[in-house]
Amino acid sequence: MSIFARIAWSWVALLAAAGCQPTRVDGPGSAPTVATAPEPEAWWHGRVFYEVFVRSFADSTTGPLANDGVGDLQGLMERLDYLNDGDPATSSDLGVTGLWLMPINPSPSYHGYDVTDYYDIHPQYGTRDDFRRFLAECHRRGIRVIVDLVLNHSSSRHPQFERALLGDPAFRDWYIFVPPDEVPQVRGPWGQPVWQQSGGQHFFGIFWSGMPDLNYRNPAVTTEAYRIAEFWLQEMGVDGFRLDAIRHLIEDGDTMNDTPQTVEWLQRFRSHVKRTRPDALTVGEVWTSTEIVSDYVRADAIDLAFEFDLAAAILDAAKSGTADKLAYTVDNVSASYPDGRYATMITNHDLNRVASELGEDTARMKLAAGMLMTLPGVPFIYYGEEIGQVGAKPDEMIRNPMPWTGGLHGGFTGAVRPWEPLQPGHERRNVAAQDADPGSLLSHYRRLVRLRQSEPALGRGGVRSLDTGRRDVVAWERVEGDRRLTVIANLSGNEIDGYSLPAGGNARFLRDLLGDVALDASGGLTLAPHRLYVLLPAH
Ligand SMILES: [Ca+2]
Ligand SMILES: [Ca+2]
Ligand SMILES: [Ca+2]
Repeated sequence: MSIFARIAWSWVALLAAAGCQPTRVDGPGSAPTVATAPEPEAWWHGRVFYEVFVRSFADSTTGPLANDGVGDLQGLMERLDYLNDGDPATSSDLGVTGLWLMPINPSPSYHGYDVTDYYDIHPQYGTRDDFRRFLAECHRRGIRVIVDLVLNHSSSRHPQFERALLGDPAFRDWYIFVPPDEVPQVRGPWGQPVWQQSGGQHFFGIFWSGMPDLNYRNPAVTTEAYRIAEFWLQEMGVDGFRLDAIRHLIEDGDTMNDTPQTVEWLQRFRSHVKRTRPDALTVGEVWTSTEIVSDYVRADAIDLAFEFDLAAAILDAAKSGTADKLAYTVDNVSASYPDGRYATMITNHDLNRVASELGEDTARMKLAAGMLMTLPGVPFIYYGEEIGQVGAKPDEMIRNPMPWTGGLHGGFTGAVRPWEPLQPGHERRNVAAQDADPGSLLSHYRRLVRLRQSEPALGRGGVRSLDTGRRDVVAWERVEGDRRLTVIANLSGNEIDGYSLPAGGNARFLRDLLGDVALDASGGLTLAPHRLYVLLPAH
């Protein structure tokens, strides 16, 4: 590194260390604009979340649920040091500061998205006291926790549905029944049957017969949803909710998606959540295109929404090696949502794992992770993604146990067998194998998570994509106050020599923050294959 670069970098580092908070910049504007009245920053902006499937994360080694082949809350607690050890000075942990737990309520299914008791913990995962201990331990480490809330439907084995089936007037209208001779002939959004049958009775269930839709036209059901939210926020102390399948909440005739009634219901629900706890977060799963998803955020129906188009575009760029789709999507997404209010990911528990989508190519996985962590929004890492866990549908195969070591069952459990076998190759693809290797995917994720959470321009800044003059190079600028970073990624498998952005000279770049190296870009940048750079310009 040159002396000059060292001095300039030290100056910036000093500013950051002094806690200087640059003024907020909103939107994709070509020039940074200073917001007139900066709003109080929501706690989730600038954080990195991690999505956990408790059943598959870690089986406990002590306590009543130890070594039974099923992951549980105690097991998750035993592995918290891996996620965040609570000490900002150490970098041997992943460093995430948010967790999303997939459903932890009692449920007859392995995944838990059909709930039989909204006020309790799945007995295989622990007790309510276990959850409170877990939450206290997370909060002590600076980790906030949100839980899945499945409002669209309950389990068909929920006692209230069983009573509704029996004709109990107290619960009959909690669900949507029709007489046998009035069953609509309509099918659902994916062409699936939505009118289900049990014991000669016909009811609406958009996903399947085991998940009867709740009837939110009945005020009693809304009151119950409010009570459930209050319970988790007040009695249990969670920091918010991931709201499952909310675009299907309220049907209107044959329309089963995105009805005005659904948006209005969510606006009232969010208001109730904020009355209960003003800083609670709601992240919505509205699985459709940006144009529709962003309506929910603009209407303040939810705080954040998962961005599925952007996830697909990141994956497409890493897979195809071309920037066309991603460059457009970055600008479209950032222009569509207010204040960066969207949640980002590469994949989640409903999608093929990124390692399998990218042919287990570590360089491409690092590239995809780099894009996720340098774009705006609130990023979510799906458990195992950081070590290149493989998996393609059916769903069970993208939700396998986490491989911690090269030992029996990947160190996931001390049981004779885990609830589901580990993915093949776990003997070499596991946490222990990557832990001490600075070139591993895991080490790359650790660097990215740290960089994002220490750089306000990455965590909170505005974005605009840059013309790169090449289809195999994508670039964007992140701006927060006077902090300005340029991200350039070579999507191809070839080295690109003497590269310059068409709009600007390379001489202004001093350092690659990700590689932590000084640059001499006067003769153009050398872009290594499948490599992403976070470039700090000279001022
Ligand atoms: Ca267990
Ligand atoms: Ca640490
Ligand atoms: Ca519904």
